[in-house]
Amino acid sequence: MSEYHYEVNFDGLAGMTHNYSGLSYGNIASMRNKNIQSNPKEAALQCLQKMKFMTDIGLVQGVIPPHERPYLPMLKELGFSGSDHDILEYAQKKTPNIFYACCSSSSMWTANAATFTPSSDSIDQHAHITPANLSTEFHRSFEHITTEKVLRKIFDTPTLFHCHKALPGGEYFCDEGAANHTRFCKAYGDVGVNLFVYGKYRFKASALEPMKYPARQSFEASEAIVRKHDLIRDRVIFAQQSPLAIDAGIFHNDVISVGNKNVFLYHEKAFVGTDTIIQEIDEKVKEFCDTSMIFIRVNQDDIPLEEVIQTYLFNSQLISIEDNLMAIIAPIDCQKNPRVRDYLENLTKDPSNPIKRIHYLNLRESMQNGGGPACLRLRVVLNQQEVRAIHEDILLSEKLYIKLASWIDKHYRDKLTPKDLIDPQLLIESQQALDELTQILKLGSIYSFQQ
Ligand code: SUG
Repeated sequence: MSEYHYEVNFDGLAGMTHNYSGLSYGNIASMRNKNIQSNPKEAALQCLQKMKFMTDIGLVQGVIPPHERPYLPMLKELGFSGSDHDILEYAQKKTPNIFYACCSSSSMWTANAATFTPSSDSIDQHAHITPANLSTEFHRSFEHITTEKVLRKIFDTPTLFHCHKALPGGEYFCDEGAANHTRFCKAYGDVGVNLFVYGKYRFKASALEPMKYPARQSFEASEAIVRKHDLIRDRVIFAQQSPLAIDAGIFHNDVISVGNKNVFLYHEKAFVGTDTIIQEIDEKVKEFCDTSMIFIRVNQDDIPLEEVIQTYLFNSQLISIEDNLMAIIAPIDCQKNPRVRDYLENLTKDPSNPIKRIHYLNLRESMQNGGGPACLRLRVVLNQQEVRAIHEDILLSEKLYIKLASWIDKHYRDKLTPKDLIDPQLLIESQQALDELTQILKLGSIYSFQQ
């Protein structure tokens, strides 16, 4: 019998500056909700409740701490100086775009933190992890600095885990992490076929590019990840995201398709040449994974792209709860839309697929910035030896859940508008809270103010 493998979800927690300053161009929710009031406490609690829900249904769940924001090291690097208060005030007044970018709590969406591939997929039989440089959107382009530190603390066994540095920043190797990566397999520990989805080529011009919104992932970045992770090339598929979908507001592939093991739920408009991509996945999974794919295709007539974006149907988590049983963890926005709710209910009644349960979660605070259930988690497939090797204090237990709930209650504000981000007291509160959090999670020093 093969050894047991886990799919561990590492979720991010919203930070104390969680706000709506409309930073993400091409992310409809982020643009639409610019300047509304946020509730950071509710945001963090919603993240934590989701993690608790996952452990309650029997999954292993990890917690990724928020990054320090406002991020003074970046403001200083960009030439602001003086006291912390002076820096915040001056930056907000003179360059509000830079200021707000340095305040975003976007590290909560850990599907963009990194790309992870398991040891069974690499020639060197190591698990590989590369922090995403997120270089398309300035407010996310420095997340990798803290992400790398956190990942090195969690996966601190070089004989098992290869923690890479982020790809070079700039416009050529734009990498958005696991949001554009899907792995198909029979069982988690078996060899997998890895699908990498990119928005456009950066080293050559092509007519197939979005016209309105940025294509965040470059082909060259996806290809570099495949090389660095030492993946067996025959078991890799590259697919281009449909430029029309990007221009409609589908800024990551995990907003238009989701896979788990041999099941793939996707929208017909997901890729350039969707049928060809599906055929390639089908053939490769048959050839290498000793199983057949179950494809669930959603047509434009079933659910139009506009409703895909409103409800975040494809940003659901598709999880295995028993060997042959899967569940969908969907945002409540899917339940509120009659067409999507009926679609999901019919799906669970269809005997040709293993999805038999739907759970709806309220993730309103994250959703209003364009982040659904799947955005909030980084999937990591580990064998038993690897699970034992990771930093265990970040794994959610009943005890840790209680500690985190009271930590959130103590430190987070329940109202915040972008103009409040200038408040020097918020910076002090955030630093105190994060310092306490690193003690709870026993992570040591990961923030600049702890050096
Ligand atoms: O990168 N929103 C995030 C949402 C990320 C969703 N992740 C996945 N699909 N995996 C983004 O657009 C909004 C931030 C703001 O406006 O402050 C933001 O960054």
